[in-house]
Amino acid sequence: MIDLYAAGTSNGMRARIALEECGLPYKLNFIDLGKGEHKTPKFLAMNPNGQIPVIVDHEGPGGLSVTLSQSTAILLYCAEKSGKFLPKDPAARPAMLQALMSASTDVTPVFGALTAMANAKPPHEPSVQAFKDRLRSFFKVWDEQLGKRAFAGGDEMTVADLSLFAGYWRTKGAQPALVEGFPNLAKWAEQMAVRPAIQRAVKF
Ligand SMILES: N[C@@H](CCC(=O)N[C@@H](CS)C(=O)NCC(=O)O)C(=O)O
Repeated sequence: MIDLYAAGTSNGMRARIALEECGLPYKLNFIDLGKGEHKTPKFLAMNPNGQIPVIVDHEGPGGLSVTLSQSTAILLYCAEKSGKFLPKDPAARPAMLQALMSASTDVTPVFGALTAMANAKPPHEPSVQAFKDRLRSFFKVWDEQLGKRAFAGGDEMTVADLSLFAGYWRTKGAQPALVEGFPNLAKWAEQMAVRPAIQRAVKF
């Protein structure tokens, strides 16, 4: 059994999507960021950065307990543990890795920065606009790429799709205009969104 500590942010969703899609039994421990539950001594003992998501796998490699933060590390951990969503063909791995990193380290952090600037009091409008433009430019490239291939990193569904969906879904929920006008991206997202595991994962 795995304990997941998370909230419904894109990083939190990425970890939960990983657990659901990989079919790993887990318990969700909801962390209320508004109440500062990610800054308690108990939480900081799991992740000194005081950030969700965190998993504790009580049956990790060698039967030992593993505590892991970083949503993309959790995603890869789940993929390796389950043997799913990592291409077996070495020739398919570079494109998958590039797509995974773009989804995890371009889309989500820019969405996070945009949200922080928009929620600042007062909001910092030039930064908000700059991050909106940046995020749309990433989605534009994703749209072009998904016009040429079925999935984020190639012909098969991989961890890159799971990562991208988390960032896409959060952006669509909070800033729908930023994902409008991208038909290939929208078609890919529709296919992802109907998956039962994804539907369970995004409901916090
Ligand atoms: N690189 C980390 C980022 C984690 C992160 O930024 N978590 C946010 C929520 S999405 C958080 O806990 N924010 C609260 C804080 O930083 O105090 C990951 O991918 O998990």
